Amino acid sequence: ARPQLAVVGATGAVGGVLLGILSERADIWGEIRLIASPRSAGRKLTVRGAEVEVVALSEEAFDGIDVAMFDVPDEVSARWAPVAAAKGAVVVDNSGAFRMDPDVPLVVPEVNAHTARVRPRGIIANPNCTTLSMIVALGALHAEYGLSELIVSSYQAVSGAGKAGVDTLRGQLSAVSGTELGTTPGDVRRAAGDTLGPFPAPIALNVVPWAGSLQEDGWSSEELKIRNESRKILGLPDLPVTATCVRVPVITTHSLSVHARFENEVTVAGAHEILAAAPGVVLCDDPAEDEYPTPSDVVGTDPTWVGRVRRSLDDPRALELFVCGDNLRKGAALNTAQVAELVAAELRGRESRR
Ligand code: 2RA
Repeated sequence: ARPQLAVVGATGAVGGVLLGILSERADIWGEIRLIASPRSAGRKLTVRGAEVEVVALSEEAFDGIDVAMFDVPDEVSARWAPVAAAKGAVVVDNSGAFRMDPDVPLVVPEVNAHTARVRPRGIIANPNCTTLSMIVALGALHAEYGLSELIVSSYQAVSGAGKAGVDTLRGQLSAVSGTELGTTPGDVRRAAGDTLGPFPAPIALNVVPWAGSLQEDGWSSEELKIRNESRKILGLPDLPVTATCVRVPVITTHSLSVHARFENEVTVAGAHEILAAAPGVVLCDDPAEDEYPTPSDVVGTDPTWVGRVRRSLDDPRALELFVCGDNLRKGAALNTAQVAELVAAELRGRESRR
């Protein structure tokens, strides 16, 4: 029998992208049950060309479900993912609730698919969108050269902060458009007034060196997630990682400037060859022809795009790269779908051996 799938958080921003992705990819699922908060129950959404009525989150909603994808806030996942798992579903969770739990694998199929099979809690975690936007390219380089240090700066799109982030940027852009703002200190901030939304400073005509919440010693939660998650996915628990996270006025697609140091000497030609051959990566690197990835060209696509590949001038073991990835697709919904497909293949394999 085909595995039964539940999508929890179907009415959210990532949920919407997920339903689109499920409609595009090979149809391996039996029923696809859409689950959301009681407030959204009864709504009808389209998946695989058919209208499906959303049901309210409850224990019974997981009856007969084999795989449950969760795209809900941390506290909702923390409460309900174990409920779904106890009812026999394998949970693929896109929240931050379980990512660093040693009994929960953190899976990116192109990098560490094998870890998905060992899941003592019945839960598999999906990484944060910023980590996911770079890790497929870095995993490919690591497999060949052996990563020894990572220093990254992010240029994060506002949709990473949800629908409120997108609405805030669009609103501020219309307030500043056609004006002379952006020429004297504080003029944009005054125009933005009390419309900062989820950001600590204006995001139109600006960049904001902050994403997430304040942690010890001035680090942001987002910076620590990049460090902890990269280490776990790559299986390098002591990898030195430094991240600075910056929000930019882009709707969707996170970019990262990466300094990656390796155990062995690197060449640009070698890195090009690895990246061009890596599944899920597109090499776009010809500055003489103005070819490098930019978020507005990458948005809506599945792969991780890499350009500006250079060998560090002062270190023959280090590469500089610029990477772009759609934070709602590979950064969230697509990776969740890929992990769910891995689990489905495993369940089918088990069934056929019975
Ligand atoms: C952000 N990475 O971009 C976060 C969302 N998970 O804000």
